[in-house]
Amino acid sequence: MAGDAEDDQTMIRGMYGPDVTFLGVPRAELDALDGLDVVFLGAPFDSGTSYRSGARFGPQAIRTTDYLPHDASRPHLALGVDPLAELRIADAGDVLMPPGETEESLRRLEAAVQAVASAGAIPVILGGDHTVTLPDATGVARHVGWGRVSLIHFDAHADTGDTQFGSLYGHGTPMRRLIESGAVRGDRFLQIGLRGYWPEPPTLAWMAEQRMRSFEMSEVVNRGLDECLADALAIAVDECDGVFLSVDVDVVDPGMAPGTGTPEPGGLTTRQLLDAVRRIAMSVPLAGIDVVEVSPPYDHAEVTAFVGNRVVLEALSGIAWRRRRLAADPARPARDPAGPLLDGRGEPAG
Ligand SMILES: [Mn+2]
Repeated sequence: MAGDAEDDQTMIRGMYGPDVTFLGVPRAELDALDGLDVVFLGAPFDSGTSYRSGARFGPQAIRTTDYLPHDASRPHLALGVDPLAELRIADAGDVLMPPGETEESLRRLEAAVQAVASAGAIPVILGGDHTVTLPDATGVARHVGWGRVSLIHFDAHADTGDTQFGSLYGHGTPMRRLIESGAVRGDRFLQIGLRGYWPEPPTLAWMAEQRMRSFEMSEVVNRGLDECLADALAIAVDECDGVFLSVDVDVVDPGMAPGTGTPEPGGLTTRQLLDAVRRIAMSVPLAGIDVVEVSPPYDHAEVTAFVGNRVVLEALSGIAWRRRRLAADPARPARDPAGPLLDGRGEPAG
């Protein structure tokens, strides 16, 4: 393919096809993003995987996996908002990330994310393996402020390796690169759902030196996810101007999310993850989001692709709800999700 016209191209509508947008939202071009609240970018990259590949097919699976029409409308029952209609949302397609060309791929993605953030929109990046969080959070920090973005990271793995098979770039190292560069402060790095048999003690010691806050599953089980999240949310907004949310679908137990590259048994339930993502989006100013490690070739009955799609919708619904609450317009109240769904039957009949 050397010498093809696409050598100079950095965006492509569907790198592995089909040419679709997230649930039918309008198409956007990177050089015309004015007025948008949220912009999707696909990151069809899995050259950073250490075990099973296939996450390059994640973006299209997350965009398309739903049983409802792709009509750019999703009224959220609990929150009473329709994020795809209330927010100005568009999909800019995939960043062209050639397999094997890791550094060039990451450079292109970072530039695209920065373009979205600089236009005033929240970038929502659909991965791709977790390598992409390095350019994703870096691109956001270049706009929001270096060291002024905190990172809430759902994952079975810490992804803080020094190198991966001798390489600086891979899905096991992005969080270390972000802290080393200063794009994200180590003491504003919140990790939730860690478990299993990696990393080894020297890497844990490095993480402790950076003053990262990592919630292993045993702490999550012992104290409860809600309490751990409360700790994380308090840290996330301290001396930071925005929060980047990175969701590795392998944080969910592989029984509920089998389609991923490095499954680790014993994770969160899908219900826990969706509730947590919703709460985060309702509570703090999100400056960027990525959903990574959905690997359709290892999926069964689209279970994992559905999880990825719903993580995105919960985040966007929480953002729309938070904007309603801050606007405080009596005509468009922010619904209390803990209350009864329907009017008139809230109290037991006397
Ligand atoms: Mn990860």
